[in-house]
Formats: sequence, C-alpha cells, structure tokens
Amino acid sequence: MLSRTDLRGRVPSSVELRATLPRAETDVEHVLHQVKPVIEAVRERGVPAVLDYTEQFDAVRPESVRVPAGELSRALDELDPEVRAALEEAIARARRVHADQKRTDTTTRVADGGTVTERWVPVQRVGLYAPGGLAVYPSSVVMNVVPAQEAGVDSLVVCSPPQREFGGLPHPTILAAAHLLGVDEVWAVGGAQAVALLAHGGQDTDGAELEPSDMVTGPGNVYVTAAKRHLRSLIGIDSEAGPTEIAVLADATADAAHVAADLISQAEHDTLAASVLITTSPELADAVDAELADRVARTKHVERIRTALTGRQSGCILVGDLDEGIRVVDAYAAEHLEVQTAEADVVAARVRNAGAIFVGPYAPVSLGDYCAGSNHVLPTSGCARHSSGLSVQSFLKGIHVVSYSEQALRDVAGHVVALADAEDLPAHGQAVTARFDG
Ligand code: HSO
Ligand code: ZN
Repeated sequence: MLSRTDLRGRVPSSVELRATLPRAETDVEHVLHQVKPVIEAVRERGVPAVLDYTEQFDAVRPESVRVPAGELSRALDELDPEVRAALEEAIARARRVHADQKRTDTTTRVADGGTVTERWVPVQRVGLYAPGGLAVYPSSVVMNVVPAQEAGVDSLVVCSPPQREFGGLPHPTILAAAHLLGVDEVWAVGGAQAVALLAHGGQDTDGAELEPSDMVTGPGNVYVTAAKRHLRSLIGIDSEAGPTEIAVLADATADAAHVAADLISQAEHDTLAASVLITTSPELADAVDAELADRVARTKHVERIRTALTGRQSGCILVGDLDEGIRVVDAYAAEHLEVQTAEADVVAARVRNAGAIFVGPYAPVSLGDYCAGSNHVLPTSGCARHSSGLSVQSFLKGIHVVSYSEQALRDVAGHVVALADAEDLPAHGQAVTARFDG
C-alpha cells in the first residue's frame, strides 16, 4: 500500500531527501483574499458582522457570542463519565509535564554594578481556537489550555464554532472540556471571523465587552489559518498546523502489526495526512504492507485512511543502516517520530529533527495524542527543523531588565562611544557621556 523508495547504499543530498517525501500542498495563500474582507468587516462592525458571517457559514445565529456559564456546567454534567475520567487523567498528566517547564528568571552579573536579568512574563490574554465540524477534539483544548495556564496567562477564552444541532452552542464535549479545565469564558464563533474577533475584540449582543486577545493558538481549517497568518503581529500565533504526520524508524526487531496500526492511526485524521516508514529491513516493509492491507479494510474511516496512505506524502523508504535512517529522519523532520529499533533510546537520542519522539514498542503516537502528558500541538511540514511544539514557553515573553550603577556605566562608556561613532550615530554615545560631562 505504501509506495517504496530504495535508498540503500546511496547517500542522497538534502535536496533529494526532501523531494523523496514531499509534503501535501495546502492552500492558505489562496484563501487570503476571501478572509481579508471578513477580518475587515469584523474590525469595523464587530459582533453584528460576526453573527452575519456565522449565519452565512455555520447556518445558525447564536443569541450571543459568549456562551452562558450554565451551559458549560450542564455540558460537563451530561458528559459520558468514561470520557470525563479520561479527560481528567489527560489533564492531570499534561499539568505535571507542563508545570515542570516553568522558567525561572536569571540574573547575570556582567560587570561590577552591572546586571542583566531575564524576566519571564506570561502573555496577558490568550484566545484558543477549537474547531467544530469533522474534527471535534477536546484533547486539543487540553493541549492548548494547560500550557497557557501553567505559564500563568491571566485570562483565557476558548472559541469554537456554534453548531446548529446543538442549538447554536459549540460542541458539548468542547464546553465540558473547557469547564473541566477551569476556563469560564467560551465564545460560540468559528472560522476567520473568530480569529478577527479574538484579535480586535467587540461588544456582545447584551453590551458586554469581548476583550481582545494578545495571542491566538489552536488548530483550525484553512480559513482560520489564513486569518491567523494575516493578523500575526497584531496577535501572537502558534505555528501553522499542517496535516498530521507520523514517521516510524524501524529495524527488523519492530513488530509489523504495531507499526501498521500506528501508521494508520495518524492517517485517520485527514486524506492529506502523511504516514512514512523508514526501515533497514525489506522483510519488515513487506510485513507492514501486509498488515496495512488487512487492517485498513477493517477501520471505520477506511476511505480517508486509504487515500492518506496512498498519497504522495506517504511512503516507505528502505535504508542501508540506521545511520542512513537517521539522515532521512532528520531531513524529513516529522511532526511525530516513532523509533522502533533495538536500543531505541540510543537511536532516539541521535535524532535532531522531530516535533516529538516516541521511543520503543510501548509509546505509540496516539498515547501522546491523549494521555502521555506531552503536548500534541507540534510542528508539521518540516518546521521541526527549527520550531518546537506548544509548551509553557510559547506563552511566556522574556524581558531583559538592565541595571547599571554610575561607575559600571562610566567603566564601559568608552566602548559605547566607539561603537556609536563607528555606526555614525554620535548622539547614541552622547546619551552616555552626557551623564559624566562637567
Ligand atoms: N495527532 C493530532 C492530534 C490529535 N489526535 C487530536 C487525536 N486528537 C496532531 O498531533
Ligand atoms: Zn492524532
């Protein structure tokens, strides 16, 4: 089922390696011209514009943007107890991991009487987008809210599109997850109009203020992504989420059934999802293919999965040894990488580029999607070469606080003047010497 590329014994260039596994095309730029007027209208007309677009795109017109508090507790009361228990466990594990990511301020004594402190300050207000429609993921609410809360963000609002079948409220599982997480502000709005309202703020139908956010995170469809791209700088954003990816680096010791099940698990998200097997073992590649044929036919979303696995973004790459395998892994820079080899921890430690690494036979990606404690908002499309997944750090800003005594400034004044003169900016130097003249 997976197309096969044999790279054994050849060491392809980085350019060739990237071309071997192309990413699926996404069309964010193409929808920008549709998104810009929506953003402009929301900036000018506020909530009435938001509700007009909601009616047009979601076929429902909620009475207000803000979901009444009673609806959040009701959704939690009505949540399946098994799902509630699972969400509670997922939240508890994520909290433990993210609590450990907190940064402490550091002060460096640069000279006698001269210090620079790096002070970590949380973003004040964050808007978190949770999609509706096909992809209703309460787990993504957890993965966005927990790091923001652990970072100490003052105020959080969750946005999710209103659903006709739920009387103009967002999906009840999203409401329940928000309530479990202690978020009391949820807006029933989706799409580009949601991002615009988060960025600009407005006034709800009852006159209540809808405060603008400083940052917007969370996955969304192409319109949401385009709006985030257009509004970045007015708001901070997380990295753009492309289709989900899994790469498995495996040798002959891997269990073909497990590898196949894991490749299928991420293909389940999207016809554009990428499932990539990188292996030293042609026998394992054959066995995985046989398992895929058998298992795909038995899955619920068979067509979606088959399309993803046979797309040009998925495939199997045969490598001569694990050194070559790691080169391919690093060139590909998968959102999720599984290492299913002998001494998997040693092999995993050599990987440079991956959003998250799942080590050994008992760490499937779907564990990380829900309950490992790690974050599942991860860099896609090769961005793992330069970016990290969502974490406490994503919601913190580092401020350098500079403190120098008179003597410490006097001691370095000559160097400042020399550099300022070299840049033909003498007034910079004079701002220092003015303190010591006369
Ligand atoms: N694998 C997805 C996250 C997710 N999986 C949500 C299930 N629900 C992107 O990392
Ligand atoms: Zn997933």
